[in-house]
Amino acid sequence: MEDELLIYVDGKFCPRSEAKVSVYDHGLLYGDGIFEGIRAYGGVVFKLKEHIDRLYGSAHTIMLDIPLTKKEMIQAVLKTLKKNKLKDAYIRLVVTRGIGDLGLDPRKCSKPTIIIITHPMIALHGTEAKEKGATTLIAWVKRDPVDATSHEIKSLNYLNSILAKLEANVAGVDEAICLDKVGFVCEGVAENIFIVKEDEISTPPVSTGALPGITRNRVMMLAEMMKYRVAERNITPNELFNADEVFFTGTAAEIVPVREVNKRVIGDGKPGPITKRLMREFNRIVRDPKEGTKIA
Ligand code: PXG
Repeated sequence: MEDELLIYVDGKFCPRSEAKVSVYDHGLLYGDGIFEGIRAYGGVVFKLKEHIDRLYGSAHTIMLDIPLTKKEMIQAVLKTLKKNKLKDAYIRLVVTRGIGDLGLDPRKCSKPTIIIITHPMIALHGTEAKEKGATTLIAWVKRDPVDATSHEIKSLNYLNSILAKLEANVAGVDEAICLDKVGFVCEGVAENIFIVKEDEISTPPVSTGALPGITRNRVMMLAEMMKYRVAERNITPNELFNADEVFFTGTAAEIVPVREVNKRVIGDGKPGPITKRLMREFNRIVRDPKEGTKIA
Protein backbone atom coordinates (compact mmCIF):
# COMPACT_ATOMS: atom_id res chain seq x y z
CA MET A 1 0.00 0.00 0.00
CA GLU A 2 2.73 2.47 0.98
CA ASP A 3 4.71 1.70 -2.18
CA GLU A 4 1.66 2.62 -4.22
CA LEU A 5 1.33 6.07 -2.68
CA LEU A 6 1.28 8.89 -5.20
CA ILE A 7 3.32 11.98 -4.52
CA TYR A 8 2.58 15.38 -6.06
CA VAL A 9 5.72 16.89 -7.60
CA ASP A 10 5.27 20.11 -9.60
CA GLY A 11 1.75 19.30 -10.68
CA LYS A 12 2.38 15.66 -11.60
CA PHE A 13 1.59 12.57 -9.56
CA CYS A 14 4.47 10.07 -9.29
CA PRO A 15 4.70 6.75 -7.49
CA ARG A 16 6.73 7.05 -4.30
CA SER A 17 9.79 5.29 -5.79
CA GLU A 18 9.91 7.77 -8.67
CA ALA A 19 9.23 10.96 -6.70
CA LYS A 20 12.62 12.68 -6.76
CA VAL A 21 14.17 16.14 -6.80
CA SER A 22 17.36 17.29 -8.48
CA VAL A 23 20.66 17.31 -6.57
CA TYR A 24 20.85 20.96 -7.71
CA ASP A 25 17.64 21.84 -5.87
CA HIS A 26 18.43 24.64 -3.43
CA GLY A 27 16.09 23.07 -0.90
CA LEU A 28 18.68 20.31 -0.62
CA LEU A 29 21.84 22.36 -1.21
CA TYR A 30 21.00 25.24 1.15
CA GLY A 31 17.81 24.39 3.04
CA ASP A 32 16.30 27.18 0.94
CA GLY A 33 12.62 26.42 1.16
CA ILE A 34 9.63 26.14 3.45
CA PHE A 35 7.20 23.47 4.59
CA GLU A 36 4.06 22.64 6.51
CA GLY A 37 3.07 19.50 8.40
CA ILE A 38 -0.70 19.06 8.28
CA ARG A 39 -3.13 16.36 9.39
CA ALA A 40 -6.42 14.98 8.15
CA TYR A 41 -8.88 13.30 10.50
CA GLY A 42 -11.83 11.30 9.21
CA GLY A 43 -11.96 13.15 5.88
CA VAL A 44 -11.39 16.65 7.31
CA VAL A 45 -8.05 18.42 6.87
CA PHE A 46 -7.64 20.15 10.22
CA LYS A 47 -7.01 23.93 9.85
CA LEU A 48 -5.91 23.58 6.22
CA LYS A 49 -6.51 27.29 5.46
CA GLU A 50 -4.41 28.33 8.47
CA HIS A 51 -1.54 26.06 7.35
CA ILE A 52 -1.71 27.47 3.82
CA ASP A 53 -1.72 31.04 5.19
CA ARG A 54 1.35 30.24 7.30
CA LEU A 55 3.10 28.65 4.30
CA TYR A 56 2.51 31.74 2.18
CA GLY A 57 3.67 33.92 5.10
CA SER A 58 6.94 31.95 5.31
CA ALA A 59 7.26 32.27 1.50
CA HIS A 60 6.71 36.04 1.71
CA THR A 61 9.49 36.44 4.29
CA ILE A 62 12.00 34.44 2.25
CA MET A 63 10.84 36.21 -0.96
CA LEU A 64 9.78 33.02 -2.68
CA ASP A 65 6.93 33.38 -5.17
CA ILE A 66 4.84 30.23 -5.05
CA PRO A 67 3.51 29.70 -8.59
CA LEU A 68 0.07 28.64 -7.31
CA THR A 69 -2.62 30.72 -5.67
CA LYS A 70 -3.64 29.70 -2.14
CA LYS A 71 -6.87 28.26 -3.60
CA GLU A 72 -4.94 26.19 -6.14
CA MET A 73 -2.62 24.96 -3.39
CA ILE A 74 -5.60 23.86 -1.27
CA GLN A 75 -7.02 22.02 -4.30
CA ALA A 76 -3.65 20.34 -4.95
CA VAL A 77 -3.54 19.07 -1.33
CA LEU A 78 -7.12 17.77 -1.51
CA LYS A 79 -6.48 16.12 -4.90
CA THR A 80 -3.39 14.33 -3.56
CA LEU A 81 -5.40 12.97 -0.63
CA LYS A 82 -8.20 11.85 -2.97
CA LYS A 83 -5.79 10.14 -5.38
CA ASN A 84 -4.43 8.16 -2.44
CA LYS A 85 -7.89 7.50 -0.97
CA LEU A 86 -6.73 8.85 2.38
CA LYS A 87 -9.07 10.16 5.05
CA ASP A 88 -6.72 10.00 8.05
CA ALA A 89 -3.38 11.27 6.91
CA TYR A 90 -0.22 13.13 7.56
CA ILE A 91 0.45 15.74 4.87
CA ARG A 92 3.87 17.23 4.16
CA LEU A 93 3.80 20.26 1.92
CA VAL A 94 7.25 21.45 0.78
CA VAL A 95 8.14 24.36 -1.48
CA THR A 96 11.81 24.81 -2.32
CA ARG A 97 13.58 27.60 -4.19
CA GLY A 98 13.97 25.07 -7.01
CA ILE A 99 16.82 24.02 -9.24
CA GLY A 100 19.80 26.38 -9.42
CA ASP A 101 23.55 25.97 -9.67
CA LEU A 102 26.18 25.50 -6.98
CA GLY A 103 26.13 29.16 -5.96
CA LEU A 104 23.65 30.10 -3.27
CA ASP A 105 22.22 33.15 -5.06
CA PRO A 106 18.45 32.53 -5.20
CA ARG A 107 18.31 34.39 -8.54
CA LYS A 108 19.82 31.26 -10.09
CA CYS A 109 16.60 29.38 -9.34
CA SER A 110 13.88 30.11 -11.86
CA LYS A 111 11.08 27.85 -10.66
CA PRO A 112 10.14 26.69 -7.14
CA THR A 113 9.69 22.96 -6.61
CA ILE A 114 6.35 21.99 -5.02
CA ILE A 115 6.01 18.63 -3.27
CA ILE A 116 2.95 17.22 -1.53
CA ILE A 117 3.40 13.95 0.32
CA THR A 118 0.38 12.34 1.93
CA HIS A 119 0.82 9.34 4.13
CA PRO A 120 -1.36 7.20 6.36
CA MET A 121 -1.13 8.66 9.85
CA ILE A 122 2.09 8.04 11.79
CA ALA A 123 2.39 8.67 15.53
CA LEU A 124 5.13 11.12 16.51
CA HIS A 125 5.01 10.13 20.17
CA GLY A 126 4.19 6.55 21.11
CA THR A 127 1.02 5.77 22.98
CA GLU A 128 3.10 5.31 26.14
CA ALA A 129 4.18 8.99 26.08
CA LYS A 130 0.55 10.01 25.47
CA GLU A 131 -0.79 7.89 28.31
CA LYS A 132 1.98 8.20 30.90
CA GLY A 133 3.63 11.44 29.85
CA ALA A 134 6.89 12.10 28.02
CA THR A 135 10.32 12.37 29.61
CA THR A 136 12.31 15.42 28.47
CA LEU A 137 15.50 17.38 28.91
CA ILE A 138 16.45 21.00 28.32
CA ALA A 139 18.95 20.98 25.44
CA TRP A 140 22.28 22.81 25.27
CA VAL A 141 21.42 24.30 21.87
CA LYS A 142 19.48 27.57 22.08
CA ARG A 143 16.52 28.25 19.82
CA ASP A 144 17.50 30.50 16.91
CA PRO A 145 16.41 34.03 17.85
CA VAL A 146 13.81 36.03 15.92
CA ASP A 147 16.54 38.09 14.22
CA ALA A 148 18.18 34.94 12.81
CA THR A 149 16.82 31.84 11.06
CA SER A 150 13.84 31.91 13.39
CA HIS A 151 11.47 28.96 13.61
CA GLU A 152 8.70 31.52 13.07
CA ILE A 153 9.60 30.92 9.43
CA LYS A 154 8.81 27.26 8.87
CA SER A 155 11.90 26.78 6.72
CA LEU A 156 13.82 23.70 5.65
CA ASN A 157 16.55 24.64 8.19
CA TYR A 158 15.73 22.31 11.08
CA LEU A 159 19.25 21.63 12.33
CA ASN A 160 18.49 23.72 15.41
CA SER A 161 15.73 21.27 16.35
CA ILE A 162 17.69 18.22 15.20
CA LEU A 163 20.61 19.07 17.52
CA ALA A 164 18.19 19.19 20.43
CA LYS A 165 16.51 15.94 19.36
CA LEU A 166 19.91 14.20 19.10
CA GLU A 167 20.65 15.18 22.68
CA ALA A 168 17.33 13.73 23.85
CA ASN A 169 18.01 10.51 21.92
CA VAL A 170 21.51 10.12 23.36
CA ALA A 171 20.23 10.74 26.89
CA GLY A 172 17.41 8.22 26.42
CA VAL A 173 14.51 10.63 26.98
CA ASP A 174 11.50 11.14 24.72
CA GLU A 175 11.87 14.78 23.75
CA ALA A 176 13.99 17.93 24.11
CA ILE A 177 12.97 21.41 25.21
CA CYS A 178 14.78 24.47 23.83
CA LEU A 179 15.40 27.72 25.68
CA ASP A 180 15.76 31.09 24.01
CA LYS A 181 19.02 33.06 23.97
CA VAL A 182 18.13 34.75 27.31
CA GLY A 183 17.31 31.46 29.01
CA PHE A 184 13.52 31.51 28.95
CA VAL A 185 11.65 28.39 27.88
CA CYS A 186 10.84 28.45 24.14
CA GLU A 187 9.39 25.19 22.75
CA GLY A 188 10.05 21.54 21.98
CA VAL A 189 11.73 20.39 18.75
CA ALA A 190 8.50 20.30 16.72
CA GLU A 191 6.00 21.21 19.42
CA ASN A 192 4.98 24.24 21.41
CA ILE A 193 5.02 23.96 25.19
CA PHE A 194 2.54 24.92 27.92
CA ILE A 195 2.70 24.92 31.71
CA VAL A 196 -0.20 24.80 34.15
CA LYS A 197 0.14 26.39 37.59
CA GLU A 198 -2.87 26.90 39.86
CA ASP A 199 -5.40 27.03 37.02
CA GLU A 200 -3.33 29.39 34.90
CA ILE A 201 -2.21 27.97 31.56
CA SER A 202 0.86 29.70 30.10
CA THR A 203 2.88 29.37 26.94
CA PRO A 204 6.00 31.28 25.80
CA PRO A 205 5.51 34.18 23.38
CA VAL A 206 6.65 33.97 19.77
CA SER A 207 9.36 36.53 20.68
CA THR A 208 11.31 33.61 22.24
CA GLY A 209 11.69 32.24 18.69
CA ALA A 210 8.86 29.71 19.01
CA LEU A 211 6.69 28.86 16.03
CA PRO A 212 3.19 30.38 16.25
CA GLY A 213 1.74 26.89 16.28
CA ILE A 214 -1.70 26.24 14.87
CA THR A 215 -2.37 23.60 17.55
CA ARG A 216 -1.08 26.08 20.18
CA ASN A 217 -3.59 28.67 18.97
CA ARG A 218 -6.50 26.25 19.02
CA VAL A 219 -5.56 24.90 22.47
CA MET A 220 -5.36 28.44 23.88
CA MET A 221 -8.88 29.12 22.55
CA LEU A 222 -10.12 25.83 24.01
CA ALA A 223 -8.63 26.66 27.40
CA GLU A 224 -10.23 30.12 27.35
CA MET A 225 -13.59 28.57 26.49
CA MET A 226 -13.14 26.27 29.49
CA LYS A 227 -12.68 29.42 31.60
CA TYR A 228 -9.05 28.90 32.49
CA ARG A 229 -6.76 31.90 32.66
CA VAL A 230 -4.49 31.75 29.62
CA ALA A 231 -1.27 33.76 29.35
CA GLU A 232 1.44 34.19 26.76
CA ARG A 233 4.45 35.08 28.88
CA ASN A 234 8.09 34.32 29.53
CA ILE A 235 8.58 31.11 31.52
CA THR A 236 11.79 30.28 33.41
CA PRO A 237 13.25 26.76 33.68
CA ASN A 238 12.51 26.95 37.43
CA GLU A 239 8.82 27.56 36.67
CA LEU A 240 8.87 24.61 34.29
CA PHE A 241 10.34 22.27 36.95
CA ASN A 242 7.75 23.43 39.50
CA ALA A 243 4.67 23.49 37.26
CA ASP A 244 1.62 21.42 38.25
CA GLU A 245 1.38 20.18 34.67
CA VAL A 246 3.41 20.55 31.46
CA PHE A 247 2.34 19.53 27.96
CA PHE A 248 3.39 19.86 24.32
CA THR A 249 1.16 20.75 21.38
CA GLY A 250 1.74 20.24 17.66
CA THR A 251 0.23 18.87 14.48
CA ALA A 252 2.02 15.54 14.74
CA ALA A 253 2.16 15.45 18.55
CA GLU A 254 -1.42 16.73 19.13
CA ILE A 255 -1.31 17.14 22.94
CA VAL A 256 1.35 15.18 24.84
CA PRO A 257 1.73 15.40 28.62
CA VAL A 258 5.27 15.86 29.99
CA ARG A 259 6.07 13.98 33.19
CA GLU A 260 9.73 14.72 33.65
CA VAL A 261 12.16 17.56 32.77
CA ASN A 262 15.90 16.94 33.42
CA LYS A 263 14.92 14.23 35.93
CA ARG A 264 12.65 16.63 37.87
CA VAL A 265 9.24 15.01 38.20
CA ILE A 266 6.39 17.29 37.10
CA GLY A 267 3.47 17.39 39.53
CA ASP A 268 2.77 13.84 40.65
CA GLY A 269 4.50 12.35 37.59
CA LYS A 270 1.27 11.56 35.76
CA PRO A 271 -0.70 13.47 33.11
CA GLY A 272 -2.59 16.16 35.02
CA PRO A 273 -6.35 16.76 35.01
CA ILE A 274 -6.25 19.94 32.90
CA THR A 275 -3.97 18.31 30.30
CA LYS A 276 -6.30 15.29 30.12
CA ARG A 277 -9.35 17.51 29.76
CA LEU A 278 -7.71 19.45 26.93
CA MET A 279 -6.68 16.17 25.24
CA ARG A 280 -10.28 14.94 25.33
CA GLU A 281 -11.66 18.22 23.98
CA PHE A 282 -9.02 18.42 21.27
CA ASN A 283 -9.77 14.86 20.12
CA ARG A 284 -13.41 15.80 19.90
CA ILE A 285 -12.96 18.90 17.71
CA VAL A 286 -10.38 17.73 15.14
CA ARG A 287 -12.94 15.80 13.07
CA ASP A 288 -15.39 18.68 13.00
CA PRO A 289 -15.75 20.01 9.42
CA LYS A 290 -16.01 23.53 10.88
CA GLU A 291 -12.41 23.15 12.10
CA GLY A 292 -10.98 22.43 8.70
CA THR A 293 -11.59 21.57 5.04
CA LYS A 294 -13.49 18.48 3.88
CA ILE A 295 -11.61 16.27 1.42
CA ALA A 296 -14.63 15.32 -0.69
N1 PXG B 1 7.33 24.37 16.91
C1 PXG B 1 8.04 23.93 15.85
C2 PXG B 1 9.47 24.28 15.74
C3 PXG B 1 7.42 23.14 14.88
O1 PXG B 1 8.11 22.70 13.84
C4 PXG B 1 5.34 23.29 16.15
C5 PXG B 1 6.02 24.08 17.05
C6 PXG B 1 3.88 23.03 16.31
O2 PXG B 1 3.14 23.79 15.37
P1 PXG B 1 1.75 23.31 14.78
O3 PXG B 1 1.35 24.41 13.86
O4 PXG B 1 1.98 22.01 14.08
O5 PXG B 1 0.83 23.17 15.92
C7 PXG B 1 6.05 22.80 15.04
C8 PXG B 1 5.35 21.96 14.03
C9 PXG B 1 7.47 16.97 11.42
C10 PXG B 1 6.47 17.95 11.76
O6 PXG B 1 7.12 15.93 10.85
C11 PXG B 1 6.81 19.14 12.33
C12 PXG B 1 5.82 20.03 12.68
C13 PXG B 1 4.52 19.75 12.43
C14 PXG B 1 4.20 18.56 11.84
C15 PXG B 1 5.18 17.65 11.50
O7 PXG B 1 8.65 17.14 11.72
N2 PXG B 1 6.20 21.17 13.28
